[in-house]
Amino acid sequence: MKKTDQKIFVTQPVLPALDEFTDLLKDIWGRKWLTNNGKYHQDFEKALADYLGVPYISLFSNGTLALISALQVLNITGEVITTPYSFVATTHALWWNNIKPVFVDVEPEFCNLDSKKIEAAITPKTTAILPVHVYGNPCDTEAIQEIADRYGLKVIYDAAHAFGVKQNGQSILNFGDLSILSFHATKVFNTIEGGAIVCHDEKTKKRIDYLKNFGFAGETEVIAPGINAKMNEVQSAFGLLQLKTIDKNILARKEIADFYCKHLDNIDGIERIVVPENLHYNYGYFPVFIDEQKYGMTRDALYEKLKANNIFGRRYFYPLISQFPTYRGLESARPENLPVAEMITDSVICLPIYPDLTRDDLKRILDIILNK
Ligand code: T4K
Repeated sequence: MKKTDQKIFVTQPVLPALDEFTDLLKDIWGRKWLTNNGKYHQDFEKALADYLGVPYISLFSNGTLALISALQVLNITGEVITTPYSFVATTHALWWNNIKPVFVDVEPEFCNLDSKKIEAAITPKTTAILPVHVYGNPCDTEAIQEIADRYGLKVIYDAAHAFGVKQNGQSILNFGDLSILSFHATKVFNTIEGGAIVCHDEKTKKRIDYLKNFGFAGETEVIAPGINAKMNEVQSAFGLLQLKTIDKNILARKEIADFYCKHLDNIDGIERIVVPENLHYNYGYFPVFIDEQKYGMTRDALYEKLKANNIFGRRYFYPLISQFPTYRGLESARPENLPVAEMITDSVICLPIYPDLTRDDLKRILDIILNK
């Protein structure tokens, strides 16, 4: 196969050492304890809380169920203010809870919910704000908390992209009332499928644990209509092993990001997000924003050209969630209400970034971007 025939995707999952995983599988086979808060589940929760620097974490079978459950944990109803610039799961979680999403525009620097525009969208039915730390860059958490406190609203962060991100040395998962994580195969840290809710106190952690296990608070006691959203032992063991290499993998991602920055920063019409100095970032995504006039090619033309050369960048996030049939009829989904998000969604393309991406791969990608 020629080098150029090899497909390069936007991401490729990191896997633990197979022999180490096999050892843990043998142990699980011996124990015959496969799910429902087994040994590996407990060990993984402890190790994760420690690694992330959070007081309480509860594992889930995926990030979407974690989000859906987080809304149940806090009894959120009515209307929730959220961003149209995210993966559909963010808004779907509201829909599954019979909550009306109210879209508010994003800001252009980090593509996160624009805190200055939140207040105007609050109504008597608003009960919470659901912002997303898009690409792992923190939202304006201080301003959001201030608004939430003033209006008596809850804040749930969709932190699906924010694994390991620290601001001034503190985990950004500790902001708001709850934060949710995704450990999907495409994420910086994966357990094949998986997710978690981070909370601040033991009482809430207990409630989360009940809700993800049908609402059971004991053998015969059901405290709420819970769901089945538990992570199993095989995935928990997989996750424990993944923690061994996460720092090395984030470093490898950083080197790729540095390569892109070095070679793309002087190209007219290609903009990127500048990672703030006070951030320990995870380099989960490398979005660039194409200015058609200056670059001389549209974002979609570049996307297609990369594809024709077996390089599969992704337009995260295009289309906006507000443009999908389920949501586009909402008043807040009107394009004139979301000018910044509309502009970003038409210019973004996420370039491949993952630890095993080689220098040759990077040169192949760069060549296509440079030689218009
Ligand atoms: N909130 C936010 C902000 C999110 O971004 C997400 C998920 C969620 C909530 C929900 O969390 P989960 O319920 O998923 O835990 C992917 C992921 O499926 C999704 O998890 C992720 N966000 C989203 C941003 O990206 P797709 O449809 O782009 O995935 P897919 O299958 O096209 O994969 C992308 C590329 O990755 C493929 O072209 C090749 C590569 N790949 C993928 C898989 C699954 C591999 O090389 N190996 C693999 O096993 O949504």
